[in-house]
Amino acid sequence: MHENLNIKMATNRTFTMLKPDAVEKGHIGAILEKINASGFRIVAMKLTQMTRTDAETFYAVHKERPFFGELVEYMTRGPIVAAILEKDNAVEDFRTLIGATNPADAAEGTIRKLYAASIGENAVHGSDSDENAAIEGDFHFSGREQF
Ligand code: IDP
Ligand code: MG
Repeated sequence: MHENLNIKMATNRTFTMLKPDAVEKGHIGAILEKINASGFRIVAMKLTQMTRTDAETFYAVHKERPFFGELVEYMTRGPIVAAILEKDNAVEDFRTLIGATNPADAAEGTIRKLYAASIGENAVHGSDSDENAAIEGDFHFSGREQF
């Protein structure tokens, strides 16, 4: 029973970044408060800045898109908060909490509705699958930094 519970929780993680615009505008505290209030446990967290190579690697899936250069500029221009979050159904529930990619389409009360300026500068990242959550978390944190 307890072993099963632990195995289940270990797979229910997602990865997030509070992006440079959110950090610049002083929204770290408010966004973390919302994440906590929504039942996520922080299992890793740091203030860091992505290099150009980091951003190109992290967003490699978008490298053919017209906004790729702009995205890399944006994501490298200042510090971000990177974090791994744990909760039942973490990936899906976090995507619901952050809202649509374009804040104009995001539901009332979502993080992007509250804090995002545009489809490009949209305040926060959330992994889109369990597989990507693990890849993205491991990209930013060593095993010793994941609690
Ligand atoms: P997601 O972050 O909601 O998963 P994706 O489509 O995976 O959205 O795009 C990754 C990131 O690329 C977005 O969060 C946003 O910062 C940026 N982006 C997406 N679409 C556009 C666009 O049309 N113009 C500019 N930037 C975009
Ligand atoms: Mg995405």
